[in-house]
Amino acid sequence: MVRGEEFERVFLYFDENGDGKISPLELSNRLGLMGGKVLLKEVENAVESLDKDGDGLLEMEDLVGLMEGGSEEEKLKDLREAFGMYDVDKCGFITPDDLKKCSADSVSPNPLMNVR
Ligand SMILES: [Ca+2]
Ligand SMILES: [Ca+2]
Repeated sequence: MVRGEEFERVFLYFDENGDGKISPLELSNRLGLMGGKVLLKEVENAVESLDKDGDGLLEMEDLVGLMEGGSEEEKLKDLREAFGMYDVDKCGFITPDDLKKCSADSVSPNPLMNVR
């Protein structure tokens, strides 16, 4: 079940510069930190699918709108599709805690030490 509170935490996690909007670049930066190989293009598509006012940025409003429409199952499905890149690691639905778990599993603390 998605709660607004969790949603906000996820939102704040992705909003790197704290301007209340998530840009595709911020999203891809965060995903990059998690060790995911995400094309900016894919991130842009995900943002576009959620962006209601068409400014190319995700505001909390865009996400809340998603929460308010459709059934619970549909909301989760939409979210999963929009953030489908997370499912690759089978981390399930994203929460800040999940993100940490994902990064712990998939990211070497120091990539330079990982060269073989
Ligand atoms: Ca931002
Ligand atoms: Ca927007």
